Amino acid sequence: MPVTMTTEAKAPIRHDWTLDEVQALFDLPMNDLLFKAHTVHRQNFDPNAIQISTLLSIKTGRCSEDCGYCSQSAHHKTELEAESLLSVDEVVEAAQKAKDEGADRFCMGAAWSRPNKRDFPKVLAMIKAVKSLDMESCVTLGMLDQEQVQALKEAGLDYYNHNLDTSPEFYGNVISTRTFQDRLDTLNTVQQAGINVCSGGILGLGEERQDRCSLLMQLANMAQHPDSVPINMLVQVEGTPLYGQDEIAPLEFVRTVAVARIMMPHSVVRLSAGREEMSDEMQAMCFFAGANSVFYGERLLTTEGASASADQKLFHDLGMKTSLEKKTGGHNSATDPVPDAVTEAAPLQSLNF
Ligand code: SAM
Ligand code: DTB
Ligand code: SF4
Repeated sequence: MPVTMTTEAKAPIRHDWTLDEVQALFDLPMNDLLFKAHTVHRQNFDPNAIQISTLLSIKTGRCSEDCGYCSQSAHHKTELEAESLLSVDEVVEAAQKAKDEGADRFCMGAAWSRPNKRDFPKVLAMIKAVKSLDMESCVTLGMLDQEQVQALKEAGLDYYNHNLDTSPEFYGNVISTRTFQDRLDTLNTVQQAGINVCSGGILGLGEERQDRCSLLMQLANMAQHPDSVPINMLVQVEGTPLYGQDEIAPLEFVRTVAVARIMMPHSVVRLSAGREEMSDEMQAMCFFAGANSVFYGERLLTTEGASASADQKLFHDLGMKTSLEKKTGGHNSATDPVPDAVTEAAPLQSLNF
C-alpha cells in the first residue's frame, strides 16, 4: 500500500530569527531536525538534484589579511607558493575543462583584501570570457567599493562570494585585520546592485554551537537571504594558527546544514571545503538535510578537493543528478525552485512505496 504523508504548508520566508529559536532547532532530536529540514528541502527543490561549481585560484598567496584558517595569508608561514594573477587564457582553459567535466558555475578566487586598480580590469575580462562559455560566473575578491561592484555587474557577473565565516562574537578570534561589519558592508553593496550573493561560513574554527547559531542568524536575517550558502569545514593547513584545532563532530556539521536549510528555504546550500575528509555517509546525511550543491574538482583554491572519481561514484550510489545530466534534458536543477504545483504534491506520496 502506498505510504502517504500529510502535506505540510510551506513556511514563510523569515528575516527575524531570534537566537533562542535557532538554538531550539539545533537542540531538536536528530530525527526530528532531519525530517523538518528534508521536508523544507523537498518543498522547494528537487531532492535528488545537485548543483556543481568548480573553483580556481586566479591569484594565490601573499594576502595582507590575517585570517587564521587561510594558507594564503602573508601573516602565516605555510608551504604555499605564491602566484600572481593568471592570464585570461589560463582561466578560459580551466573553465572549459570544468565545463567538460560537468560544472555549470565557475568560481574564481583571489587572495586579496580588496582588488587593486591594475588587476581589476583583467578580472572583468575573465568574467566575460567565462560567460562566453555559457557558464555561470562567480568571483571572490575580498572587499569591494560601489564602483567595483557596478563594474562587476556590467561585466555580467552572476554571483559574488563573500563569507561571513563565523559569528560576530567569535570573529575577532579568527581575523584581526578587518571587522565583521566590513563583510556586511560589501555584501549589502553587492546585493543592492542586483548581483546574486554567495555567503556562508566555516565550521571547526574552535567556535561553540552558539556561534554557529549566531552565524546562521546573521545570514538568514539579511534583507535578502544569500542565494547560495557555502558551509565549509575547516581544511587544516600546516603553518596557520588554526592548524591542530579540534575537528567539528560530523553530526554537529550535519545539524548545521539542516538548520541552514530550515532558515533559508530558497537558498542553495553548498557542501564546500572539507568534503575530502567526510565519509560518504556524512555527505549523504548532509544532502538529506538540504545541501544541494558541491565544489567539484581535484582542487579547491590551494588545497586538494574530493577526487572526481569518488564524487561520481557517490552521486551514482545516491542516485543524485548533477548539472551535467540537467543539460541533457529533464527538470532536475538544484537551482530552479520546484514550481508550486509540484510542491503541493511532492512529499513522499509520489515515491509510491
Ligand atoms: N580573499 C577573499 C576573501 O577572503 O573574501 C577571497 C578568497 S578566500 C580564500 C574565500 C573563502 O574561502 C574564505 O572566506 C573562507 O571562508 C574560505 N576558506 C579559506 N581558507 C579555508 C580553509 N582552510 N578551510 C575552509 N575554508 C577556507
Ligand atoms: C567558499 O565558501 N569556499 C571556497 C570558496 N568559497 C571560495 C574556498 C575554500 C578554500 C579551501 C581552502 C583552500 O583550498 O585554500
Ligand atoms: Fe586573504 Fe581571503 Fe585568505 Fe583571508 S581568506 S587571508 S582575505 S585570501
